[in-house]
Amino acid sequence: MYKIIDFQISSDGRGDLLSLEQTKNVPFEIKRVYCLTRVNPQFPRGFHAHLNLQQLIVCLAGSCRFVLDDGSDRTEVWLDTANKGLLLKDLVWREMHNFSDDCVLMVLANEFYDEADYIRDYQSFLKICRDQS
Ligand code: T46
Repeated sequence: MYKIIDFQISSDGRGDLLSLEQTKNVPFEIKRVYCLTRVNPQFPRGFHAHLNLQQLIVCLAGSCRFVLDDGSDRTEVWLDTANKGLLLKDLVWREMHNFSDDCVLMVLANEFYDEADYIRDYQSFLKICRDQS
């Protein structure tokens, strides 16, 4: 349903440096980068799946909780460090909850933004899962 990728961070007295390179520690070609900043902890986000998209999600600051659902099982993953990336590449319903005030998420994607790739209705998502199995 998901994979966690560990990143090597270069740390010294000046701080931390995270380097992401396509097809190396990012397992796809990067077409898009977007960030979630100034998130409102009162409002969860996501509540959709993607038909055909790979994304690597890195929590650069703060923390949040992902709820992931493949149509059969539901699990949760906390992101609270920049040295791990959450890789989502299959048909997975995702929700983001419990944002800390300072949460910053950076997302790398292998496709440009396309609203037609989104499944935003949970019952439709379940039907597509059933049809694919
Ligand atoms: C995902 C989770 C983790 C764009 O114009 N370009 C973009 O690249 C994206 C991602 C969004 N938008 C627009 C579409 C909406 O009008 O930004 C607005 C907010 O998007 P959305 O409500 O889909 O945001 P989230 O935080 O619920 O979901 C996002 C991504 O959309 C989604 O692919 O997996 O983050």
